[in-house]
Order: sequence, then C-alpha cells, then structure tokens
Amino acid sequence: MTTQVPDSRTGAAPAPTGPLSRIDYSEKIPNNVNLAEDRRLQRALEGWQPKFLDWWKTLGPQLPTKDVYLRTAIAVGRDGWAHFDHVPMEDYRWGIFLAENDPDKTITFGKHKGEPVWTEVPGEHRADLMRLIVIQGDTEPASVAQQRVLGETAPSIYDMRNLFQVNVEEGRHLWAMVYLLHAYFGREGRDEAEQLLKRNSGDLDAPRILGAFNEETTDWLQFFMFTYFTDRDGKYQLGTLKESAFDPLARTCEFMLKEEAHHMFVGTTGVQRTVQRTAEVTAEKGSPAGFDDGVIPLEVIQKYLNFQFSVSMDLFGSEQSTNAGNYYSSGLKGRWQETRRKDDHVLLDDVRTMTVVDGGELQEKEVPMLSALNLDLRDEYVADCANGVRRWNQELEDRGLAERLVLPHEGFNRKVGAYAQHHLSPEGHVLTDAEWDAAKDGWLPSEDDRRAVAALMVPEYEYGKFAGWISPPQSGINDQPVEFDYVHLAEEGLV
Ligand code: BYC
Repeated sequence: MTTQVPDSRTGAAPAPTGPLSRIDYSEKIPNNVNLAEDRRLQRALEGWQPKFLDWWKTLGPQLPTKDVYLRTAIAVGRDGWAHFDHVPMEDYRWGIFLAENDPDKTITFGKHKGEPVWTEVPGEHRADLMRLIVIQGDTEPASVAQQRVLGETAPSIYDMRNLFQVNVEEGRHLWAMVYLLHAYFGREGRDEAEQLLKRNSGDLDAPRILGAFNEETTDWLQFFMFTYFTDRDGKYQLGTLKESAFDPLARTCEFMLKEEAHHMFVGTTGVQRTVQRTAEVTAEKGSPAGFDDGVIPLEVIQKYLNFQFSVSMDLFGSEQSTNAGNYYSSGLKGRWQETRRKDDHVLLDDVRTMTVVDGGELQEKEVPMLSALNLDLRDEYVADCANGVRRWNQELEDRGLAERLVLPHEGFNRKVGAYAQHHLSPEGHVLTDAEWDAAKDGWLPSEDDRRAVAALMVPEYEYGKFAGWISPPQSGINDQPVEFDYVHLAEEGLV
C-alpha cells in the first residue's frame, strides 16, 4: 500500500487500488463526483471542511489516540470498496462517494413512475427534499457527539476500534449530506450545512431534530443498543431514500448503506456478547447473575432494550402521515425494497389496518395505504429487530436458561404517533397514569440501573483482554486476530 504525503488538514490516505476504484484521492476532499471540474462547489466544500474538523476536535471522540485501524472507503464497486490501515483519526479521509451511475434508470413509484430519474432538484420539491436531507444529515454528527466519551470506558481495544470506526463513518455520512446541500441547494443549502455543525445533542436551545439523537449514550450497553436499534432505523430510512427519484440522493444513500452494515454488526454482537457473559456466569453459579457478580443482570439488559427500541420506533414519525404520502407520490422517498413489492407502486386505491387506542383499548382500523407509509416502513424494521433478539436468546438457550429477551409492544413508551397520548405496558396493556408511574422503573432503566451499569464500565486497554461484563468476539476485524493492536493510544504506557 502507498500513502500520499499528508496534507496539513486532511492527512494521509490510502491510494486507490484495483480497476474498481474511481475515487480521486489527489483531491483535498476524496470524491467520485468530479469535484475538480466544479471549482465553485469545491471551494464551498473546502470552506466547510475546516469547520467540520474543528467540530470533530470539539465534539468527536474525546480519548486521545495516536492512530486507529480504520476502514476507509476507496471505491464504489461491488468488491474491494474499502481499505484497512492504522490512521490518525483526525486525518481520516472523509470523502464524497456516490454509488455507480445508471444512465437508463427510471423512477419506480409514485406519480412519476416510469419517467427518467432526476439529476437536478425540481423546483416544486426543493423544500421537501432539503428537509429530508437536513433531517438525515442532522442525525450523523449527533450520534458522534452522543458517543464521544465512550472511548474512556471501552471494554477492550477491539471494541474501542469499532466505536471509532462507527464515528468516522457517521462523520462521512454527514459529508455525504453536506455535499448534496452544497451542490444542489445553493445559499440555503450552505446555511443548512453550517447549522448541522451548530445544533447539539441534548442542547436545550439548539437540540438535534429527532428525539433519539438528544438522549444520552450513557454507557457501552446503551451504545450497543443504539447501534442495534437506532442505526437500524438509519438502515431503513436510507433504504427508502435509496429509491428516491432524485438520483444523487439515491446513489449517495446506496453507498452509505454499505458502511451501515458494520454499525449494526457492532450492535448485534455487542449485545450478544453481553448476554453471553451474563448467561455464562448464571449457568456457572446456578442462579441469576447480576451486578455483584460483575455482569449486567438480564432484567437490566431487557430495560435497556425496551428503552432504545421505543425511542427508535419514534424515529419513524406518525403512523399516519400526509408528509409520508406526499413524499411517496412525488417520488422523493420510496418504500423498503420498492421494486420487489408486488403492487402498482402508486397505492392510490390501497388500504391497510393499523392499531389505535380507543376507549382505553387497542382497536384495529382501516386506513389508506398512502397515509400509512411510515407504519409500513416501521413494520419492516420491527421484523428485522426481532432477528437480533432471537440471536441473543440463543445464548440463553445454549446455556440451558429459561429466561428470554423480548421486544416490547409497539405502543410502549412512545412519544410520537398514535400511542403518544397513552401509556402501554411492554405487553400492550393500556394503563392509567398512576399505573404507569408505579411500574415504569421495572420496564425502563432507572437512575440506579444506569449507575450500576456505569460502575462496571472500567476500561480494558490491554490488547486481547476484555472487561468482565462482556465476552470476547469470535474473531477480529478484517481477518486480524482479536488481540491485534487496533488502537494506539496517545498516552505512552497505556498500551
Ligand atoms: N422526533 O408526519 P410526521 C440515522 C416531527 S437514523 C422529533 O409524523 P414524517 C442514524 C416531524 O419532523 C435515520 N420530531 O413525520 C442512526 C414533523 O415535524 P414538522 C434518519 C419528530 O415527516 C444512527 C412532525 O413531527 N433519517 O440515519 O412523515 C446513527 C410530524 O411528522 C420525530 C431519516 O429520518 C421524532 N422522532 O416522518 C446515525 C430520514 N418524528 O415538519 C444515523 C429522513 C417526526 O411538522 N426523514 N417528527 O415540524 C424522514 O423521512 C421523516 O422526516 C421522518 C418523519 C421519518 C423522520
């Protein structure tokens, strides 16, 4: 592998290799969008770049590191799109990559179905498209800031590397949205790009747009639940934007999905290894293991699951949404796996059922399909979420334990949509306010639970060693051993 001479601001990057690579690493901003041919856009992005780097220094990972074994996107083809090497994090080459262009591509749904995809923003959809891109862009830096202190309590160097990989790629996804704002939305787009660096997770005056991105990521169990449940919302939202008639957005999201898969791997296996460790200790001692045994009790893992699942369900918006119907009909946002659906892809005459709370009970009602597309996507998401839970339960079954983790009811702990004005138990019973208040600490992490989990979060910085509350993974990253030196910390002597 050859590296280029580091630029003072962007640092070294791996040179592209192989015939698939079309990403130009000679640019300050690696890209496959011919940035060099558009001086105005290039200058605008080069103006944003130092602001991003300042933001990264202030709100990116707090733990000082020398370098990290990171995956960098170097191509957009099917194979060999990524390169792994030790890179100082601030020198990571955040670039702009769109999936391959298909000149014959047509719109697959809505009232423009069958027409060629758009390479420019149609005037009548400008505001809606910008809103979707801003909402997507807003989540990316939010998650980095939410996770900024976790390096200090990493259960292993392997896990720390995965955290930083997720962080740099969320940074790249911010770049992806900022490119679209700069390239297609003029001054307004540039203003929005600035705002993406100014809003801050949990800030009372300038919060992040969506609820889950203002919650604190208090500890590593929360991080694993976040990457399992909340990154999975990202997968499904990107999956619908990948169908967009606005082709630059579609191609951007398609490429982002490649990186997203690893983020969910981190969540799935992180929770799995936590459950595994608790199950092992429980099986050894013959009774439920808990904080006194140095592991996270299963009921607390269930509470964390309940919390992150419910706040992630809110990210889908209201079950009935005219916004969602309009986005679909106009071709801005499709359905999950739109082209595999066996219907007319216009949906004007279609209906479906949804659950509502009526007279203190759950009732089914029929609604126009077009108005219920947030629910359609959310149903796909819930089915996917259930797969991980099955996998986690396998750890319990394998050790002969009877306990099981479950997804709570869709109406549990909701702040957005049809259930927002009601309290439901995880089993789906409608509760009075008093019943909810009396029971909620048994379903959601209490302050005491969070404190007890935090007390277990002691850093383990020795290569190949793992904190006592979590099992080691089965294999390392990119065929490296588990005990590989994935991160070199800045402080001498720590590793
Ligand atoms: N919190 O018609 P409605 C990711 C607002 S995650 C606060 O029901 P719509 C990632 C809504 O804005 C994926 N407010 O909703 C994961 C609207 O406000 P206005 C992010 C909310 O528009 C991990 C009002 O309520 N991408 O990538 O149909 C790490 C009524 O809205 C919330 C996207 O979300 C909420 N949870 O659907 C890193 C894709 N929900 O306009 C990254 C782009 C709704 O009346 N966004 N509201 O003031 C969209 O497609 C849609 O905007 C939404 C909402 C699905 C979010």
